[in-house]
Amino acid sequence: MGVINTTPDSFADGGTLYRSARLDLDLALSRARSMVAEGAAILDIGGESTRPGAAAIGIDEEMDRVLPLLERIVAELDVVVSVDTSSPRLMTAAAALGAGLLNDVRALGREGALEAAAATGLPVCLMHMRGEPDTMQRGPSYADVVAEVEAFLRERVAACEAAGFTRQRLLLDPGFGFGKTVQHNLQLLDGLPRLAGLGLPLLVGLSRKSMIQQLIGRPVAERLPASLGLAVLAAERGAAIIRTHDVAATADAVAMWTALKTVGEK
Ligand code: 7PM
Repeated sequence: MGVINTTPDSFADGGTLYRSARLDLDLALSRARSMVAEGAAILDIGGESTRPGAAAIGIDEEMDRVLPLLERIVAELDVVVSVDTSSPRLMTAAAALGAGLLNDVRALGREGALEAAAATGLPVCLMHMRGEPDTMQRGPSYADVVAEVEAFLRERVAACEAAGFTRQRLLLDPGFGFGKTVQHNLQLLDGLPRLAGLGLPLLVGLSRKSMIQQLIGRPVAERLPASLGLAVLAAERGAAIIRTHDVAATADAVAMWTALKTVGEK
C-alpha cells in the first residue's frame, strides 16, 4: 500500500505535493503513477493530517483534498484506491467515485461512520488509536497493550458484523504510533501473531514513523533502511498489507522475505 499524503504538513514527504496553496493534482497523480509502476497494489490517499498535535480540519477541506485526486486515479490508473478518512460523508462520496477500500484510523467510531461504511459495500481497515491525534502522544499507558488493542479490534469487528458487514470485508491494524510509546509499538510488533489470530488480514503502517527516530535517532529523510527492516519483521509476524512511502524498496525487501518463506515449494 503506497501512501499519497495530500496534507500540507505530511511529515513523511514534507507536503511536497502542495506547491500552490492547493494540492498539485498533476504532481500527486504522477506520484500515484510511479507507485503503481513500483508495485503498489493499493494507494492510500488521506486529507486529514493525523500528526500528533494536528488541528482537526473541516470536512469540506478534507473532501477537497481527496476527491479530485481520487477521481483522477480511478480514471487513469489500474489500482485499488484506499481513502484514509473517519468522515461518513467522505466515505460515501469516495465510494461513489470508485474508491476500493476505506481506511479509518478511528475504526468507524465517528457518529454515522459504521452505517455509511456498511452501505458502501467496500472493505474497511479498522485501526486502533488511543485518544485523538492532538493529544494521543501525551503519556499513553496500557496495562497490556497487545491485549487491549486485540480487545478493541475484536469489539469493532463485532460492531461491524452487527451493522451488516461480512468478515471478509474487514482488515485490522494495530495503529503504530497512534497513542503508543516506542515500547508499546515494539510490543505490538512482537504481538502481531496474536492479532493475526483474530483471523482477519493485518495492515501495518510503520514506514518512516517516529519510533525509528526514538530508537536510532534517524531524521525523516534517513528512515528508509529501518522502515524496510520493520516491514520484513511485520511480514514475518503475519502482516498482509504493508503501508509504505517507499514502494519499490519495500516491495523488494518483502520479495526476499516471500522467497525465503516459499523455499522448497517449487
Ligand atoms: C503524522 C503522523 C502524519 C502519522 C502521518 C501519520 C496509518 C494510517 C497513517 C497506519 C493505517 C503516516 C501516519 N498511519 N492508516 N494512516 N495505518 N491503516 O505515517 O499506521 O502516514 S498517517
